[in-house]
Order: sequence, then C-alpha cells, then structure tokens
Amino acid sequence: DLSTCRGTYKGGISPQNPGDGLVLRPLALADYHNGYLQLLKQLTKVGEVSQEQYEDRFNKMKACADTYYIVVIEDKSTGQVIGSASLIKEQKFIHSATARARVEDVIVSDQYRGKQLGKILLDVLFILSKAVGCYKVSLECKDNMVQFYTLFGFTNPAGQNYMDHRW
Ligand code: 16G
Repeated sequence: DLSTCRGTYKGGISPQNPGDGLVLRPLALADYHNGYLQLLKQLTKVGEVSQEQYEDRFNKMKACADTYYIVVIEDKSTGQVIGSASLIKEQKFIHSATARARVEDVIVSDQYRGKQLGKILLDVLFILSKAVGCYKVSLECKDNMVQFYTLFGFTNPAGQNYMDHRW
C-alpha cells in the first residue's frame, strides 16, 4: 500500500506517479528484453547472462515465497527498465523469530538521475520491509553513495563492520 509512503517529493511526483511516462512495478520475466541487465551494468560487472539463465534465476527467486522483492521503474515511452532496487528478506531466530531485510542492487540509469527516482525506490523498499515484518533493513554501498543513504537514516553503527570474502 504505497499510500503509507511518508516521503515528500518536489514537483508532484510520488511512488504512484514517479514522473511523466514512468511506472513503478515488480521485475518481470520479460525484463530480460527490457534492458534490466544493461541497467545493472551501471552498478557493477554483470558478465554474460543468457535469457535462459535470467529466466531460471528469476523463477528460482519467485519460488522463494516472501523473500525477493525487486522493484523497477519502467519508462513507458521506450519500454525500458531505467531504475531498480531489490529487497531481500532473511528469516531469523533472533528477536523472537523475526526477519531482517537487505537493500541490494539499487541503480537509476544515468540519464534519469536527479529526478528523485532513487528516493522513490528507497521509500518503497522501506514500506515493503516494514509491511513484510522486518525489524531492520541494512545495505552496503560504495563510498560515493554514503551521503545519499545517510539521508534516509542509514548509519554505520559502532561495533558493526561490513566484511566480505571473494573467490
Ligand atoms: C553496491 C550495492 C550492492 C551490490 C554491490 C555490487 C546497493 C545499496 N549496494 O554495494 O547491492 O550488490 O554494489 O558490487 O545497491 P560488487 O560487484 O563489487 O559486489
């Protein structure tokens, strides 16, 4: 229910109306042909992903009930996906068997920046993470995005460190 969105926007836009010709919707199986993977290339290395691989991954995610929420913004005039953000819900035993959420793969296409679309995506993921019962939401991001996420109340809590190990 996007009407619970508490964000304020300039210029009369909102998650229900993200801008002229733009719509917010869940990622679809057909988005392989609508520039979704090309969009992700603006975030990081995507590599070769065939249509079959994309569809297999999409279907595996969809089969995990109440876990993957991938929200995209489509430009109806081109049919292309020009923004995306993913919320992943992780089940926990702690905090009375609750769940937590992670914000991942947030990207707005370079030609569409400065239109508050990142804010719309983030606000929608916040609403979703509360609606699906998560006690917190976290993310990791590149240095140049720290300021942006700070605007949404994300902090780097003392005593918690992001670490990874790559192969
Ligand atoms: C950023 C993204 C993360 C993504 C990673 C890819 C957000 C909030 N963070 O940290 O979701 O998976 O970049 O970078 O969108 P990598 O290819 O170096 O792992």
